[in-house]
This record gives sequence, C-alpha cells and structure tokens, in this order.
Amino acid sequence: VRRSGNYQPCIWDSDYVESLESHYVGETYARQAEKLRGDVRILFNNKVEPLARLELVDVLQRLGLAYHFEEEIKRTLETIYTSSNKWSEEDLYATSLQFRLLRQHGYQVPQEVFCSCKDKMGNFKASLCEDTKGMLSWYEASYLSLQDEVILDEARDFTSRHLKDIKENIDLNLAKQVSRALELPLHWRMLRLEARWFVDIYERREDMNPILLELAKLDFNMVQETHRNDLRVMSRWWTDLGLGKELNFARDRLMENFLWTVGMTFEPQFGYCRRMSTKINALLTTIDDIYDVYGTLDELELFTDAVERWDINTMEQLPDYMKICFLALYNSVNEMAYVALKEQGSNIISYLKKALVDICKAYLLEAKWYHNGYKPTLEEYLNNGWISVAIPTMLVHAYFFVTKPITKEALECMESYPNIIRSASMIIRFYDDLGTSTDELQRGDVPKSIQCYMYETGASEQEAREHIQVLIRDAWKKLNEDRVADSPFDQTFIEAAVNLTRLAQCIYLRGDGHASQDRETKDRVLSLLVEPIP
Ligand code: F3P
Ligand code: MN
Ligand code: MN
Ligand code: MN
Ligand code: MN
Repeated sequence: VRRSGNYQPCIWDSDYVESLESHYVGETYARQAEKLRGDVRILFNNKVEPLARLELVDVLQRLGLAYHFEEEIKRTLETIYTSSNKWSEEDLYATSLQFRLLRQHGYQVPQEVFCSCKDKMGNFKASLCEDTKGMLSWYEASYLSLQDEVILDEARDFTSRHLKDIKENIDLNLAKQVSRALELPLHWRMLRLEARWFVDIYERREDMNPILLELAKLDFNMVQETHRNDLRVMSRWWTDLGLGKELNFARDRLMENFLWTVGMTFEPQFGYCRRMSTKINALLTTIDDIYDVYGTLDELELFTDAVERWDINTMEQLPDYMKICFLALYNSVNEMAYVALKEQGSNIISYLKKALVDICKAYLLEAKWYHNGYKPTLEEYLNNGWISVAIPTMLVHAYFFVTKPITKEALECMESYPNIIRSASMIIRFYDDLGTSTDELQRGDVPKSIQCYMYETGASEQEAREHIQVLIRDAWKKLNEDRVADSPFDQTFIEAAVNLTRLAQCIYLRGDGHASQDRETKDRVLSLLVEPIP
C-alpha cells in the first residue's frame, strides 16, 4: 500500500508569485547606489584608527554590503595584519573583533592572543565580565575556532555563561544583540536574514552613519529585486513542469527550494546559479519523497538504475509517475550541461550524473534499511547520510554555475568530494535530523542520527540531541579549517558551501522549515523575497 508524506499543500499561489511587482529597478536607483558606494569608499580613507577601520568592516559585513567593498576590506585587513604585532591587551572588544575578522578572512591568528585574559592561576579574569560589549565580541570570535583550540573553547563557555547572566540595565540595543547572539552566533547565521535584522538594529544606534544606513536599505531592496526576478522565472518553470501537482504525495515547495539558493549565493550576478540550483533542489526534494515515502523497493531499484545509465530508453521500465520525474531530471540536467559546453567548452555531464547517481544510491540504501527494519550504527548512518542530505549533489552542480573557467584540477578534486563539501554536508545532516526526524519517524523512515545514537548507546532522546549538538560544534571547527585550506576552488564556491550550512541551521532551527508552511517559514520568505525595507 502506497504512503503519502501528508505534507501541507503549498501556501503560495503561483499567480501571486509571478505577479510580484518590481520597484527598485532603473537608472535612478542604480545611480543613487553608485554615489553612496563612492561615499563609503571615502569613509575607508578617512578612518585612520585601526579599531575604527575594523568597525567599518564589521558593520559593512553585517549590513550585507561587504561584497561591494572586497578590495577595500582586503587592503584594510592586510594593513592591520602586517602592522600589528601589538594586540591591544587592554581592550577585549578590539582584540576580539580583530581576531574574528582576520580569521574570517583567512589570516592565521593564534588563539594565544587571548592569553592575557587569564590571571596567574590560569582562570579568566572576573573583571572581564563587566565589559558586556567586550564579552559579546569575544563570544562571537570564539566561533572561529579550529580543532583542538582549548582557549577558545573555554572562552566560548565563559562568555556564554556570563552573557546569560547579564541583568543590569545595559543599553537596549546591546541587550538585543546579546540575546540574539546567544541564540545563534553571527558566524552561523544566514547572511541575508542577518542583514535584514541588522539594518533595524543599526538604524537605532547612536553612532549610526546615515550614508551606510541608506546604502544598506537601498542595496538590500535592489538585491531583493534581482531575487524576485529569479523567483518569478522559476515559479513559472515549476508550474509549467507540473511535478508538484502531478505527484501529490511529494512536497510542492518552490519558494523554499528557491530560498536555499539565496542562502547559498545572494549576490546579484549569480542569478544563473540561483535559477539552476532551484531546479536541482525542487527535483531532489521530489525524488527524496519518492524514495522516502512513495516508491516500492523494486521501483526504487529501477529508478536508481535509470539514473545510472542516463539513457532515455531505460525510461520504459519505470512506472508512469517515475517516468515524468526522470524525464524532468534528465532534460533539466542535460540542459545545464549544454550551457556549460556551449559557453565554456567543458563537457560536464559525467560529473553531474555522478553526483546524481551518488545521491540516488544513498537514498536507495536508506530505503533498503527502512524496508528491512535495519538499524544502522551512527557511523554507518553518517557514512551514507552526508550524501543523502543532498548537499554534495547541490554543491557539485553549483560549482559549475558559479565558476569560470572550470579547471581540470577542481574537476579532479570534485570527483571524490573535497573536504569543504564533506564538512558542510555532515553539519547539514545533523541540522536536518534535529529538525525533521520527529516527523520523519512518525511518517515511517530510517532511524536518523539521533535515533541511531539512542539505539547504540541507550541514551535518551534529549541526551542524543545534546550529543548531536556537540558533534555540530566539532564539525564547524573542521569546516573553519577547510574553508581556509589550500584548494583549487575560488572563494565564491567555498563561501557557498559555508553559506548553505548557515542557511540549513536557520531552516531547521525550530523544526522542519523546509516542509512546513507555518508562520515562521512564511515570514522568512516574506521578509527576504517579498517585502522591501521601508
Ligand atoms: C535532504 C533533503 C531534504 C531537504 C534538502 C533540501 C533541498 C534538496 C533543497 C529534502 F533531500 O530534506 P529531508 O529532511 O526530506 O531529507 P532526508 O535526507 O532526511 O530524507
Ligand atoms: Mn504536491
Ligand atoms: Mn526525506
Ligand atoms: Mn531521504
Ligand atoms: Mn530529514
């Protein structure tokens, strides 16, 4: 007997999505933005104090404007890095800010810069706690830790413990930042959502610079406009494709699938990447439901075989509902390969196909486990789970959408999935399981990481969830190392992997934000894609 995911219907009407209007287009806005960017460049020259320059970089990043000032930011940090062997030991706030920004941009800065925070007994000085701004800055810095950095682990514990305790009447804006940071550190947050939030905070700050504020609002709205354009096109594509309606056991989630791509690369020039990645996401979400929910084991073997052979003749063996899905995948992916061949002269079809075969095999293995009632160990589950979470497949495709030229070195590296992809995927598997496994088990599914750990160790669900949180923290340290390690990939691709991790954290923070259509999921779409900043 066939199952259904019993997912809520899609709440977004495609006519509504396609009729969303454009406001922030045309010469006037473009010229205004250009002028403001020029004004900000002057700010870079005016600020001489290292701390003031670091703060400018920080604010630009938080406002979502850093991508316009990459050169200026690079030069600023380079100067600070080379000229400062002196870390201002007196100022926890400045030291932490400098540490965080330098590490974020790939500079090697030792954790030992925080040694001066300890007393002779090796404990952090109690007096530090009085400096809330410094503690917050230090807390955020501690999330850039690498593996085996004990001082930073201690700093994270120390700062989070004391930030939770702050009750004195501190500045309201600062209090808001503290509670938000305690929920999730800046380093883990989805960029666009953070920018949207920070614009409101920044507006109320005493030291607010009106030029930065105006540019931040205008730029956010102009970027949102390009996203809306991509979204309209993809909504039309999805509606015409008709899979969401045809396969009514599956999630019909164009908006959410699109949101993943905005989380991955938001900059206006990557529209092609967003559009093609939306196709991949929508197809994978549907195929995932075929394997997890609807298909029989025999059918799933046939589908996996069809993808492996990548031959339309094998379509004949598939049941009708799979035929339409297979052909949609086959046509979409071949078209992506066609564009790469035409524009870059690279034949990438075997790479795309391999990524698809890998995920179908991972899906199939989970389906076998489920149908046989098999309970894998956590390790066994994760060896497969980092692929079945779809991130490797998404990122291999995304590589081709953002990279010019495609290099032989990167291709070779891609075949066996580089560490940056592995680390990001593993973290996202954990986030996904924390957010979705309750519903999944109710629906009938393999044990996810939480349950595997429970069976293996006899832990309670609560303990298992805490254990997964520890694994996430460790995996982030690995990801921090991978993102600055030597690799044949450019920064856009590397940051895409990190950004996907941030997005997943946000999607799954309070449940299954990919499938559910609740208030929070809806608000996220509205504030990022629909409503401009007033
Ligand atoms: C991992 C999945 C999905 C969400 C991934 C997001 C995409 C493809 C945009 C579908 F493929 O979530 P789900 O929770 O059902 O994955 P799982 O691997 O747990 O079945
Ligand atoms: Mn549907
Ligand atoms: Mn699933
Ligand atoms: Mn699945
Ligand atoms: Mn899941």
